[in-house]
Amino acid sequence: MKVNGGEAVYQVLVANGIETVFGLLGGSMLELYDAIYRNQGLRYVGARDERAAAHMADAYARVSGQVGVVLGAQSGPGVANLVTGVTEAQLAYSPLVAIAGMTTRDHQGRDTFQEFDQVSLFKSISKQSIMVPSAERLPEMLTDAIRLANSGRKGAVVLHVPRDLFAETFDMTEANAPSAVSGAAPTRSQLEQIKALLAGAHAPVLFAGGGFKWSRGSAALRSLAETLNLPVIASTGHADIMPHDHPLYAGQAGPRGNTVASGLTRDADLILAIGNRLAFNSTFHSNDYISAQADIVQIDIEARALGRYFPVTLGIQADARASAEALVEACAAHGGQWQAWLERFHADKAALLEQRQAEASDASMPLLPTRVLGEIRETLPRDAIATIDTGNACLQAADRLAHYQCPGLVAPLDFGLVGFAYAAALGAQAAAPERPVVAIMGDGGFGFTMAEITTAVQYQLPVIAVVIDNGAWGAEKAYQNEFFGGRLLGAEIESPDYAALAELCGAAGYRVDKPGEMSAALNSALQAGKPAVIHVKVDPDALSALRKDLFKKN
Ligand SMILES: Cc1ncc(C[n+]2csc(CCOP(=O)(O)OP(=O)(O)O)c2C)c(N)n1
Ligand SMILES: [Mg+2]
Repeated sequence: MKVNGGEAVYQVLVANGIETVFGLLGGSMLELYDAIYRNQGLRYVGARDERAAAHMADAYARVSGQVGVVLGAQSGPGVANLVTGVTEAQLAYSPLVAIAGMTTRDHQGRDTFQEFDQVSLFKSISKQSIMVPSAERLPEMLTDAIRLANSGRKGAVVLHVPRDLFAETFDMTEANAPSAVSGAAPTRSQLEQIKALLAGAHAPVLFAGGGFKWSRGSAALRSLAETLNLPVIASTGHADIMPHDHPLYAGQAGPRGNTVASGLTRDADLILAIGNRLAFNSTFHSNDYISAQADIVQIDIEARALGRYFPVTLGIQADARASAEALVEACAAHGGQWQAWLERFHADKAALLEQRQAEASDASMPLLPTRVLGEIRETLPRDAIATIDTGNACLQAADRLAHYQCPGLVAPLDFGLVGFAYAAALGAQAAAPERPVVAIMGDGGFGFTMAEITTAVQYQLPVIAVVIDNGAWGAEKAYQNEFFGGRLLGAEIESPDYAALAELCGAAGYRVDKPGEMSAALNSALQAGKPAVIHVKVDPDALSALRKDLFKKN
């Protein structure tokens, strides 16, 4: 088959099951755009910034379970704008393939227009950053990029394509799609060892991580929890791993988690950490969160993660879902010997839920973020997807939302990125058109990508943006208040009327500043079925307490 490079890329994407690509038009890959236009087999979503397009592709991958593809179609500036999005995806282990335009091979190394060392730039922030040397190698190298992004510990791959390759014609054999490889499970003897540890345990927990999301293992996790009858804790940013109202679910542990879940991992005598690196965000690398006395069984897809931060009794390199399914097969019903432990858990959880309930009906003025979050929790339908940012409001959101369908939460995770949630929500919506998608972020966070309201309107992505406006870069303002005598510099920000801005762009706009208004606005936005922005004015002083030891002043 005689094709040009643009057509070849199109064929390989489609053969690999890619259905949507995100990007921003640039002159370096017009033949690819033309192939997408002519063939009509790929949906294209064009963003207002390549960074936003990359977040969209990343979130698309997290929700759909497919590889996300972003086109940085302009060599130089268009590609440089991908940096934040590629780093975010890489640190979230999200399978992202960025196809990056590059100057023509003949012109390289001559200070050509829009030329910079883009291959090197991405090397340290991706799984691989590599240039395609010839048109004939495009199919093979793109197939490999998709495979690499999506295998083992998933991540971001950047494929740099000199612009002349898209136009060059060559003979391509039919694009072949590698078949998916299912995950390995623990061996019989490993399962026996886990059973022996369970037999001696009186305070066991299941500490589940993102591995369950990537392996689509949420149902397997639930049946494992029910078979063993033990509490389930989620690692940070993965609160959607179990249905919020499951009686065995404790929520997120760690510095950003709740006291009940953190108490369980701190006091457990056996921790089954599955699909979980036990990494900084969930554990602070500290025995304040992970019992030093507990036996730890750690199961992870990546051998390097096993025992890396906490010594383990048993480390198993295996897939999360396959492991949970094998354990359900191998284990009989349990629970008798840790009855007291379960009773403590149920009592603590009931007290926590009561506290959350009280927050949700707190009528204080000015409006408190916790009240707003409570109304969101109680109003969102069970199939909703929430995306969040980093920051003070989202720190409080992390444990105050409710998720019932996995994946249902898309968070910045380890990169701690502000300015992620809104663009991510657009990608999530593209992946799940039938589910309501809500982006929850601060006034600062929304500012980074608010131009994407126009993308939401143009591509009919009915995302609901909830902007929690405390007039500040709140998380940092809290530090200046706490450690620098309230000498605020750069902490305060002024926002326009986002509801009016939304309406100007063709979206629906709502203003909320009193208790009860959030539910009403959210219900109305859910009915409207078009993009919406809810501008919520909250108490500027309601910043949640931060751990002092997260920040040490010298
Ligand atoms: C890209 C980026 N820039 C800066 C920061 C540092 N930072 C962390 S939280 C935060 C405040 C975010 O403000 P806002 O989105 O309004 O949320 P709030 O904390 O006020 O709830 C900032 C600036 C960051 N994490 N990421
Ligand atoms: Mg703010």
